[in-house]
Amino acid sequence: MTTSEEPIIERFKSYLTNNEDFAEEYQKFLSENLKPLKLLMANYRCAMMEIETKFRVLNEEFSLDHERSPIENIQTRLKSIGSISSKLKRRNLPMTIESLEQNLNDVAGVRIICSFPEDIYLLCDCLLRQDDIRLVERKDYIKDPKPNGYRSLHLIVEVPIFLKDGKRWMKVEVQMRTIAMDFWATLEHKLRYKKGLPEQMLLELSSELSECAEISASLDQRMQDIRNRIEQEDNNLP
Ligand code: 0O2
Repeated sequence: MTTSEEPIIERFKSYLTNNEDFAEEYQKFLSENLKPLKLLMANYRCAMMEIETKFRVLNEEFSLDHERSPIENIQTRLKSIGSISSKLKRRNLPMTIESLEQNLNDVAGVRIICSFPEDIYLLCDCLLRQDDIRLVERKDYIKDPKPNGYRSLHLIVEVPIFLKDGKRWMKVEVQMRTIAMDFWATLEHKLRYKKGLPEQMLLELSSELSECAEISASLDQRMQDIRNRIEQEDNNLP
């Protein structure tokens, strides 16, 4: 194994939590904080719905203006308390509500799937221009893909939710990618969580996947170019 291959193995191993104390600590965290945890999760769910609605509104507006919908699919997911706890544990962070809120940005997640890469940036700009959205972090893995070939635009945003006692800003992770990037990430995710694969096979499949990521990125670009040429022709029509 070359040194450049070692981090791949480490990355896969880092997803596993093998701590015998975990179950006990998790049970304690859950039983001592059940009510506030339920409330907090409800708040994250509301924030996730706010962001989803914002994208649905943008999609609707675009389809009226341009006769095409930039968004193919929207997926939302709320992390389970079990996976929140194991993430805190993996990162050696305290298993408390304060630590959860402070350290985890991806409790509420919204994934936006577009056909074309340019639509990702268009929608991202529209979202960030809204005056009730605060950008916390932006990671552009489309311009700078991860070494394994992963591509997506990641945003951590804060959005206000309005509760009976006032306004509360909640963090939501937004992942924006094309259909092709999503196809790739889903397969890579499957490989990442696959248990019991021989190391050699894992390396071979990882390397093949990273080749596929390049092919897929080039296909995305060609499809984008074709669409742009079609739209340009449409604009040139009398
Ligand atoms: P899952 O199971 O999908 O939820 P963070 O976890 O956000 O604090 P990091 O590493 O700074 O830590 O976040 P990053 O790089 O923005 O990635 C966060 C999420 O992006 C991951 O969540 C994945 O959903 C996705 N992602 C990032 N890198 C990869 C990759 O190489 N392959 C695939 N398939 N997805 C990736 P989780 O919680 O790690 O995983």
